[in-house]
Amino acid sequence: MNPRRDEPAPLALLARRLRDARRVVAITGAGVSAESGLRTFRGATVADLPADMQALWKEFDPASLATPEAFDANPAMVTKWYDWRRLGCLAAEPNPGHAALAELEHQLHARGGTLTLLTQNVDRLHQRAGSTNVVELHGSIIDWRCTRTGRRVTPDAAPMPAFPPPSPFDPAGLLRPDVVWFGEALPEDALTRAGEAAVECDVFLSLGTSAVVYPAAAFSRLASSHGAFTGEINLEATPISNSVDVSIRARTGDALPRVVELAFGEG
Ligand code: BJW
Repeated sequence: MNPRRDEPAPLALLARRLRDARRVVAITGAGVSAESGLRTFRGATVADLPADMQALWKEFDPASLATPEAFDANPAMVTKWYDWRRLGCLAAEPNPGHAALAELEHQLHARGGTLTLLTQNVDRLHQRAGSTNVVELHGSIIDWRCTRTGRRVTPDAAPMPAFPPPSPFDPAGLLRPDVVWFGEALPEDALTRAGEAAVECDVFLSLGTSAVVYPAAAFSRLASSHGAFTGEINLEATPISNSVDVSIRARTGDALPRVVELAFGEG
């Protein structure tokens, strides 16, 4: 498809780079799921929360609950908060941004290329949209694990029966979400795959992430230092906006379908 006369040049530039690329890596953050109704971590408001969660959001910011220390201090409160979020993720639907990334993977694959999708999101919406090559950097809220044995379980789509939930695997254990909290190591396999993909790619995209949480925030510069063309789509400027080759201020649910259409659409 030819760019429209009024097509913003950065979108057309990004589309051209994607069309010419063989290996593409995208890293996604909470902004990509915002259009599915899931709140982001930074800059969130409390207006539409259920009454029993209002106090939690007023008293704590999400990042301060995402720590082992918070869980140790008050496992009932932290697991209740995570269970509420788990049910929200299960009820949410993938949006056009998720769908465009699944389509991008399909188009690249059909041409002998690859898309490696590094996600900081724990909601599994990429997989539900059809993406198959997804690296979960911060784990998943859909699965929970035993604090004593590490064994994983996928709880039903109903509220947990008790908070904190007892482990079904060990009478002395609790269940916690299988996510990565501040101060915890990212899964080794995910970190290795992400690093290798960033070093080897032709194009690296940062999508809907504030790019402040490490090590995830380092991959764009790593890719750039190995010769990749780098792009960003975000509603706001981020710490990497000035170092990427093209930075686009837009909703990912609007810009990604357009970029994929420009790159691979007929016409
Ligand atoms: C839209 C939009 C739309 C909205 N369209 N855009 C180096 C330097 C400094 C610090 C560190 C460092 N290395 C490590 C650290 C410490 C720490 C860290 O990074 N701290 C910084 C905050 C200062 N990192 C860690 O602790 C990590 N672990 C680690 O490094 O371990 C080392 C170790 C090794 C060996 C043994 C032990 C330890 C772990 C980080 C884990 C992060 N976990 C969380 C919670 C996950 C579980 C949960 O869901 O609750 O992950 S925190 C939270 O932030 C979550 C997110 O994945 C992550 C990133 O947030 P994200 O996705 O970018 O969202 P937001 O809300 O920040 O931004 C949304 C963006 O979207 C905004 O920019 C909007 O504008 C935009 N947007 N709508 C487009 N429609």
